[in-house]
Amino acid sequence: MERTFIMVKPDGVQRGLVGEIIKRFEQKGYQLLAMEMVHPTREILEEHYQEHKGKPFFPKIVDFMSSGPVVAMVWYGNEVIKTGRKMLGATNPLESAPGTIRGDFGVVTGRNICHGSDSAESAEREIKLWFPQGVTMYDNTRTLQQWLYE
Ligand code: IDP
Ligand code: MG
Repeated sequence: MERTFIMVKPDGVQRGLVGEIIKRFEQKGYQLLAMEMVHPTREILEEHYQEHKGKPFFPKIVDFMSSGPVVAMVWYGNEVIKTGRKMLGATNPLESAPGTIRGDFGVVTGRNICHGSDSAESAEREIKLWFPQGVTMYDNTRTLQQWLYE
């Protein structure tokens, strides 16, 4: 069992896809631990995308991601990091399989709707960055759990 950081980007928020994305993770059987709508600063985005510093598209993603509110979330469950990435689809929506979020709703890499952590290290780093106050692990986890896990 692990946690991942999933974010609906400004394009996903403006296009009314927040509910759709939450729905897919909920229906898969993952558990929402934290969620906040926030208009991110350039500082937090530069930190979030630190691995891309110096790349040609870096200023563009920081500009775009700071252009409006995003929905930051923490999701919990069995292999949620890897599976979350699969549910998002490939970075370029034209290469994302139909049935994935990017594959179903996007057409260009710079407007690919959502973010998902790519490893356990990134997930913990991103969760700390976006939820510095910490994330509560409620122990009244849905009783549904018994129907999802053996
Ligand atoms: P990921 O979001 O699938 O993890 P990354 O390679 O980590 O993809 O890139 C982070 C984000 O930066 C992408 O989701 C996309 O929005 C943007 N991005 C990546 N590569 C390009 C590019 O070549 N042109 C424009 N934007 C890009
Ligand atoms: Mg990435």
